Amino acid sequence: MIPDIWRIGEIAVIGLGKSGTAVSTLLAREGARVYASDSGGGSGVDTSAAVLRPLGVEVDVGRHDLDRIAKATLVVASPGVPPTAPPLQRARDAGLPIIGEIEVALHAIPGLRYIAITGTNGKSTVTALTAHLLRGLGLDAVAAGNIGTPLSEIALRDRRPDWVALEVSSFQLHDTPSINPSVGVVTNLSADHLDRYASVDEYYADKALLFRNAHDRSRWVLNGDDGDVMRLAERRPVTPPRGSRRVKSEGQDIDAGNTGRGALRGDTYQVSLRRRDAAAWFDHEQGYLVVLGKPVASRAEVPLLGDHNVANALFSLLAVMVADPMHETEDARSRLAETLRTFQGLPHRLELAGEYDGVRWINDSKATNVSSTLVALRGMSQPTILLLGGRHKGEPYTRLEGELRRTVKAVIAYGEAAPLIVKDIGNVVPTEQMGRSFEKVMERARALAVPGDAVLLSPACSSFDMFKNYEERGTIFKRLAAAVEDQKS
Ligand code: UMA
Ligand code: ADP
Repeated sequence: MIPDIWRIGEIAVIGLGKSGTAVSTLLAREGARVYASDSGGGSGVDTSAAVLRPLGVEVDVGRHDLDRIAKATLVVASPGVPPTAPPLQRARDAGLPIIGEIEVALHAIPGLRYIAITGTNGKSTVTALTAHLLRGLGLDAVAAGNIGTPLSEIALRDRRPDWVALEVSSFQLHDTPSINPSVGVVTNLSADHLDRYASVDEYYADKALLFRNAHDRSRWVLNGDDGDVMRLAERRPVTPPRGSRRVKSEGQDIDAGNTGRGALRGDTYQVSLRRRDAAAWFDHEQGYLVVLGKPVASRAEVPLLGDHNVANALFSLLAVMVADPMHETEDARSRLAETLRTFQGLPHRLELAGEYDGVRWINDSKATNVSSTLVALRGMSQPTILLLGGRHKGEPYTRLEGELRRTVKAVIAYGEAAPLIVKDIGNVVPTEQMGRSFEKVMERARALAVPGDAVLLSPACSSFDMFKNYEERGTIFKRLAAAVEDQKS
C-alpha cells in the first residue's frame, strides 16, 4: 500500500524508460494521479505512452512541463536522469520530495524479503547468481533492480515472490530512503560515474546509503579484501536532506556530514579470496570455496572465468546462507553446490563470442569502467588486441598500464574517448586511434589478429556515444565477429 498522502495531488514521474514506465503503472494501479514526462522521444517512449494513457496517466513525450512538475506533491525520478536536469532542478527549487522507483515499489510490497546488492563491479553477476541459488533451494526468487527488471514490475505481479535479489546502483540508493534489506552485499568499490559525481567520495557516500536503516537484525556481506568497502561500513550514513539530489557543484555541501564513524548495526560477514578467518573464503591450496566454516563447492563447480567470479560466488553463497537458518543446513549446502554448477553466467561479461581462424573473440561489453577492464585483462593469458573506448567516464586509463604491458599487443582506441586513451596509454603499448565506426574498428582488429590471439572488447567506457546501451554494443560485436566466418563460407 502506498501512503495515503501520495493519493492527494499529482505525482510527477520523470523519464519514461523501464523504471518510469513501471512505476507509473504501479502508481496508477494504486490509485494515484500521475503525470509522466520524458524529454526524449522514439519508439520506446511512444510505446510507454500508449501503455500508460489508457491507465489514466497523463503523458508528455519530448518535453517536461516544468510548471506542472513544480506543483506536484511528489517527484519520482528515473535513475538515469541527472540531478542537473531541469525538471529535477525545478522540483528541488520548489522543495518537493524526490524519490526513486524502488522506494515506491517497497511501499507497494511491504514486508518484502530481499537481498540488496551493490558495489562498483560484480553487482549483476552476484544478483543473478543469488536469485539462481535461492531458486535452487525451491524458493520463488527473482532478480530485480538495476539488473534490468524494475522492482515496480515485481510489485505489479499477482504473486509476491519469496525472495528478491535486488541490484541497487548508487543512483538508486540515493533516492530510496526506505531501503532495509534482510541482507546487504557490497562487492567492491572503485572510481566510477565521475561524469555524474563531483568526486569519488561523493559516489561512495551514495553507496553508504545502503546502511542508512541498519538495525540489530540486519546482516551485511562485505568484501573483506577491499579496504574501501570496509571503511564504507564504518561510515555513519547521513540521510540526504529531504528532496535533495546531488548536483555536481553543490555535492560537497550536501553530504558534508556523511563522514562520521560508528559501528554498523547488525551482523557483518566478510568475503575474502585469501583470508581463512573470513566467513566465506577461497582455499586456493585445496581448491574449495569455504563458507561458514565448511567447504561448499570446489573451484571446478564455479562455471565462470576468473578469480573475481570466485569472489562473486562467495558473495552469493554467503548472502543466501545467512539470509535464513534453513539455508545453512547440510541439505541446503548440497543443493547450493548443485545449483552453482548450473549457473550460466550473464552475457556481455567475459563471454566467448566465438573462435574463428584460431582467434578468440571475447565480449566484455559490460566493462564500462576502468576497474572492470583491469579485471578482464588479469584473466587474459593470450596475446590480446584490446578494443577500448566509447564515452569517457572521467577515470584515467593509466591504471591499466601494468596489465597492458603483460598481455596486450595492441589497443584500438575508438569513440569519443579515443584521444584521451591515446594520451594516457599511447606510450605503453601500440595504440591506434580510430573514429566512431565500429565496423572499421572490427576490421582493423581482424587485420591485426593472428592465430593464438584474442580480441577483447572491454571498453572501460559507456557505450552511449555510439550505441543505445552496452547490450547493443556487445550484440553488434558478436555479430561482426561471426560475420568474418560467414563471409568465408
Ligand atoms: N530523460 C528525461 N529527462 C532527462 C533525462 C532523461 O526524460 O532530463 C529520459 C530519457 O529520455 C529516457 C529515460 O529518461 O527515456 C531514461 O531513464 P533511465 O536512464 O533511468 O532508464 P531506465 O530504462 O529507467 O533504466 C534504469 C537504469 N538506468 C540507469 O541507471 C542509467 C537501468 O540500469 C536499470 O536496469 C533500470 O532502470 C531498471 O532498474 C542500467 C544502467 O546503466 C543498466 N545502470 C547504471 C550502471 O549499471 O552503471 C547505474
Ligand atoms: P556490475 O553489474 O556491477 O556492472 P557485472 O556482474 O555486470 O557487474 O560485471 C561487469 C564487469 O565487472 C565484469 O565483466 C568484470 O570485468 C567485472 N567484475 C565482475 N565481478 C567483479 C568483482 N567481484 N570484482 C571486480 N570486478 C568484477
